[in-house]
Amino acid sequence: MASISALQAARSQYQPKLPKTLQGPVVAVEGKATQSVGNQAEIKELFPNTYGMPVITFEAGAQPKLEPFNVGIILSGGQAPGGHNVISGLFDGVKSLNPQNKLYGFILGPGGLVDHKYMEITPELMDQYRNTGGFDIIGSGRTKLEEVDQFEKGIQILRELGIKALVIIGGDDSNTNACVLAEYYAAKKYGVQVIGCPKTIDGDLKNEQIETSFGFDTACKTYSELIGNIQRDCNSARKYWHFIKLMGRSASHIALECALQCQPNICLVSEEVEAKEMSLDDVVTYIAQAVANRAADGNNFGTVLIPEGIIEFIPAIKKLIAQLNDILATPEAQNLGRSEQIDFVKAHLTKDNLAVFNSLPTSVARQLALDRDPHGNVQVSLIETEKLLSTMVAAKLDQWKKEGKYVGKFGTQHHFFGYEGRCAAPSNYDADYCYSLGYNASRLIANGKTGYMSVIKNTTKPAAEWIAGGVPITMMMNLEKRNGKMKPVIRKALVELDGAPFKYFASKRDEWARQTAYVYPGPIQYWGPSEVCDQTTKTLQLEQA
Ligand code: FBP
Repeated sequence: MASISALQAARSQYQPKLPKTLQGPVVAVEGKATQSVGNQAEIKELFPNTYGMPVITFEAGAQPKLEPFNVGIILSGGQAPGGHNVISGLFDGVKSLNPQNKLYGFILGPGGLVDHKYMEITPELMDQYRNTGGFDIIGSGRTKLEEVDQFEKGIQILRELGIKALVIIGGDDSNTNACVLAEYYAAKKYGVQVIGCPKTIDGDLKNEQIETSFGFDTACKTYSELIGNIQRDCNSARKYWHFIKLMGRSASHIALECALQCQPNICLVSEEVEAKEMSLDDVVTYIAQAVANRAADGNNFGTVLIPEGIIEFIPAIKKLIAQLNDILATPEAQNLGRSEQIDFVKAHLTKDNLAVFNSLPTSVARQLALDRDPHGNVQVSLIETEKLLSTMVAAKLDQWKKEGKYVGKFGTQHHFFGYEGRCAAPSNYDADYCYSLGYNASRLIANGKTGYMSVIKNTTKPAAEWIAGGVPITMMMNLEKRNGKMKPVIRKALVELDGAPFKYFASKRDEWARQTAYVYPGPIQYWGPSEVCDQTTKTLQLEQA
């Protein structure tokens, strides 16, 4: 075994908690038939074999004896704390049904299934990764599973390994893939079940059935520790404004949760920027005004939290991105080299969009025009919004200084927190939640389910009271434009402006902007009083209150 830290050694002994129902044999209780959240007729037509299935809740019951079977697992998309615990929960769940059952991991994401790269997860291997962060046990990747050829290559290896069910751990895009694969294998009667697990630090895979995606809890606590440390430094030296960009792709859940934990001077919320139709200049003016107000009190320091996706929510830029996506999806654009593509898109943009494009700094414009992930998303983590905004705020303050409207100093520091939190050792919440999700997936498999996502609910209560079950993935789907075409996708959950977390933040932010009301959350604790170790995110507490 590779050398490990004392903390990891002690942590490996932690036995994650399971809901009481999953501690013994279960029976699946079916609710009513379901519908997709949008475009019902189209989704039904696209998923005739997996549409309309009922929500499932597990209750104590008798487990029928099953023949030995094997299971495959895939980690898909961005890393999130707790992935190894989903695997250990699944491993223990599958072995508890029959010790001869085997678990195979596909290497480096969905691509491993297509390319037949896999490894058996043995008990010895599993024990090295219990309660650890990261996805390194088998690695992750972003290959999009959407072609029949990929599904057929997949079934070859699944058959070769005697795999009865495949579990895909992923976010909205990866679970969309899971659903498409489940439907294909069901239509072909291949006898392989596909189950999804809700992962992503972004927190945007949630709805009435899914309380939170795993990893959000640990990632936000990790970023909040760092933001708290910066705020202490900031309040000690009193000479810098810290511009802190936070991961989260489109949604602002991470920035909002960190604001609730740390009480910074400013936190931008992309969804509000869009709803209020704010321009880039409006956003800059809002920050500059808060800087000027604090300067008037003699406080030339502060913290600004910026969700990484904000640029996409400024209405004029959103319109520009939508047109860029359409242009880039055309066969002519796809056959061009990168520098030719820029000229091509510029030649095809409308006058208004071209004006917005030309008004952006060249590096930002290039990133908007070129960088897309395999699912067609703009790679917002590559855009240095924190620098863009601080530079524009500095220019505005200079102008106000000349006009005699501002007297102060504006020194800046920049940070981007994303990768720092995605592989952190899971909090107790994520360790328990993920283990339960994985264990629960084994029960969905044992009950013959396919096209379902593993769900654990009631998670603000003690783990024994958590409710385990499954939700049909088609229930969360609607049609959206991706890479220029309408596609079935799981609807992303953005921050709701009439939801409790945002409303609480909005009721406090003016006070936090003017005063120095910082909270310093400190590091995640694994042992100690429950109010220190087992708290869920503020977002979940407010939502479930
Ligand atoms: P998932 O949606 O796959 O969970 O990934 C989330 C995320 O961490 C985003 O917050 C971020 O924008 C993106 O991944 C970064 O992607 P990459 O790891 O490919 O740089």
